[in-house]
Amino acid sequence: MTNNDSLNTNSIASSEISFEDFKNIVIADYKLAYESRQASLLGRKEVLTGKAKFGIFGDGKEIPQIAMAKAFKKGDWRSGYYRDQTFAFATGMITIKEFFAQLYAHPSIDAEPASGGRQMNGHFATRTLNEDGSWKNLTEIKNSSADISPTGGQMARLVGLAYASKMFRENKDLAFLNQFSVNGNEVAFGTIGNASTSEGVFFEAINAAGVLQVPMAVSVWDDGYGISVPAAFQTTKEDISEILKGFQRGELAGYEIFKVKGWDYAALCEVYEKAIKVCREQHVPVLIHVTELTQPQGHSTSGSHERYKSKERLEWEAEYDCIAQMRKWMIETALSTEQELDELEEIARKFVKEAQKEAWNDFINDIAAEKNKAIALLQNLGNEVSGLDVLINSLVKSADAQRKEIYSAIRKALRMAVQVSSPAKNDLINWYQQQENANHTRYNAKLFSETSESPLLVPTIAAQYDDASKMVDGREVLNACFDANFNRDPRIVAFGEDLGNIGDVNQGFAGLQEKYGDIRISDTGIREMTIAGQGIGLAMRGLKPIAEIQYLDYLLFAINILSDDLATLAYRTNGGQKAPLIIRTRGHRLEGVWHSGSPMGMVVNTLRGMHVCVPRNMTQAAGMYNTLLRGDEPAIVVECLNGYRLKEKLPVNIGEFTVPLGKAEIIREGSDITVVAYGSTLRMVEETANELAEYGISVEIVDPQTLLPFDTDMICAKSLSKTNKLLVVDEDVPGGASAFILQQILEVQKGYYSLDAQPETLTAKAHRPPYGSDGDYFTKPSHDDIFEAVYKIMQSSNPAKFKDIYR
Ligand SMILES: Cc1ncc(C[n+]2csc(CCOP(=O)(O)OP(=O)(O)O)c2C)c(N)n1
Ligand SMILES: [Mg+2]
Repeated sequence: MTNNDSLNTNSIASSEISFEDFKNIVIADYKLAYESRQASLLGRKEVLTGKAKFGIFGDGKEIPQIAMAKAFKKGDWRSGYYRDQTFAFATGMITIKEFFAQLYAHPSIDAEPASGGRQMNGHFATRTLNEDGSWKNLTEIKNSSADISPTGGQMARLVGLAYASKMFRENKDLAFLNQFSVNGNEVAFGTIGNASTSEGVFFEAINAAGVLQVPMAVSVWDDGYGISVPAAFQTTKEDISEILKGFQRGELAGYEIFKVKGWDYAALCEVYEKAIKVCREQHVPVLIHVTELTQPQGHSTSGSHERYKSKERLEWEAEYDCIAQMRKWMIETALSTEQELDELEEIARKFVKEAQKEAWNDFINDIAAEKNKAIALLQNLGNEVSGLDVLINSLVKSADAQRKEIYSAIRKALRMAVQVSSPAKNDLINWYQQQENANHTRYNAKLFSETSESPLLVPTIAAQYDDASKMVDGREVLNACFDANFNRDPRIVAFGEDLGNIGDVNQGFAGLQEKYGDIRISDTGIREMTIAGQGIGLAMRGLKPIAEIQYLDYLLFAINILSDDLATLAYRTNGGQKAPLIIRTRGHRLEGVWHSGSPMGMVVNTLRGMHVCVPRNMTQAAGMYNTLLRGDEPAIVVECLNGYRLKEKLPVNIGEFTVPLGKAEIIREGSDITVVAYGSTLRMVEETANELAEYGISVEIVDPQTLLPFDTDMICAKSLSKTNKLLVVDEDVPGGASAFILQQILEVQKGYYSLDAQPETLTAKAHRPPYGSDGDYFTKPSHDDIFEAVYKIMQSSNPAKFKDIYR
């Protein structure tokens, strides 16, 4: 049997249970720990014999995880890392069979629910969504947010998962969200390796949760190493709880900090019970430093720890192996006997072996049907193509062939048959093309969650104006938009540096904290990674956060979290989880090296899996927020930093009109040349087009409005078919986002076919913009630059008419 029920651990509320019950719980815990160890040992063998590619296991960390699982309740959350298999088994988050299915990369959600074969083993996740993308009742589930491999990266999201409990407890208007929380009683459990506490994001998260006072329980699994590098090179005083002592609460709010030996089962159970009680009931963050852990098989299947651990250390590790210590303790305290445990271990070994075999057979049988079909089709073709038999035989002989071998053989056969035309060949091609869909679903689908709530499906509603519509500052347009949305949907929250009290540095949120309360609209510390993580965690728990990064240039401080965690979430869980977080920021053009950058190439390259909105003014921005806030996918909106004080007409349906994503707009019609630009540069391009008209050049201007998705109706290519000339203008570095735009227009939209002059880009310089008006002029595309760039393209096609300006 490999279902979850056989694995779960029970809590020991020692005063309420008999000795017999207590004994049975301890024995069951030991059995589970032992099974987990067997899974690690067998898992490593599976890699070393070539059945799996890579393995990383939780051996040496079993006992504290069993103790932690006892304190973990339905509705709680985990944000952890790759060592947590025993915890995952003990909470029923994964079965041992599923653990092996992940090791083999079985691309099936049924076989491997954490990621459908996408993530390396030890990367845990429970499914928070039903198949149709709707939320499950998360209060009935022991939840794990989806792991990522970058060490420490789980800490940012952990802050948000814990912060959600605070929101649910303090904001009574959220009571209707009873599938997400019961009065904010949920604890967010974090786990992290000792060495990974050296990461900046760890310290940022610890401080943030201390400030916020949220129910976050961080366990540090301390085995004294990070791969080969010992604690002396990782941590001041080699002791994370020692150096975090200043966070201990006293008269002032802070943390409860615990330190406990990782091989001491009884002490661990006691510490976890105590720590989690404080955390859950009082919403006080806790840190549990679990020391003296071991790593019996070394870090991963990629190396051997004998290379860097001393003989003495290895001997100590053998003796203080947490399972060995628990066994010893059980015998010494007469909870069990050698014989009883020997028998139990034998049963556990068989159970794990059985689960592994089942997982492998399921994995390989799924492929076998495809392999057999492929062989049959290839054999039909074999008569017509000489030399195919060698290819076929090698596939036949490959007992454990995976898809790469099968499809590579087919593609090679089709190359060899390039001169043949026959029904057998057609059959092979048809079947291969059919399989491409299935393989796309297996390996490439779900970059977005693609539910019925996708922002791409939000109906388009035009902005409306009446005679009374006023011209207001751009910031007031946004302010009215946020006001309307906060009024409409209590799930919406916003936070960031200076966003609460003063309503952000450009006053888009002015007055709204007073109106909606400081639990919904709040200031944060200066901590971009955990601002992003705060948003991710809230969004995973059913809220609709807008997390503000004060300036686009400071997005670099959050880009790791957004790229590794938020942008990959739907993909890495194969549609199992979603986090509809909106990142709000502003940039492109202001002053100086760090307030006028426009690193949009970085954004489009690192944030695939998010929608990237680049509104040209605040009305378009408001329409995009209206769309995104009605959708359920993550996005970033980059407002134009120099547009808050420009006058715009306030739509009467400010909270209702929507700007569709991926829909480019022609903002000026023309016939000679197409200029594609976005954000702040558009205004300059428009002005320049007026001057160009005086020279007889008719410019068509296209605003893609969103870079991801990019112009899904191919407006750019259609424009090119009219003008046959293309200039892309932006303020990123050369080859930044403008290269992406060119690739989209020339390759995806096949705009290449319409061109009769070389396509050009006009961008900022390769360095960052210097301070001052002259710095801006000589760095960013200016009115003059735009004029000359357009003129030059026109000149190349008609030099007689367009004389050289500089001659
Ligand atoms: C950001 C990042 N840097 C480096 C790595 C490579 N790496 C993977 S695990 C690891 C050591 C982690 O040690 P520790 O946090 O103590 O966890 P342990 O494996 O010892 O349980 C390193 C350096 C990574 N995955 N992510
Ligand atoms: Mg370690």
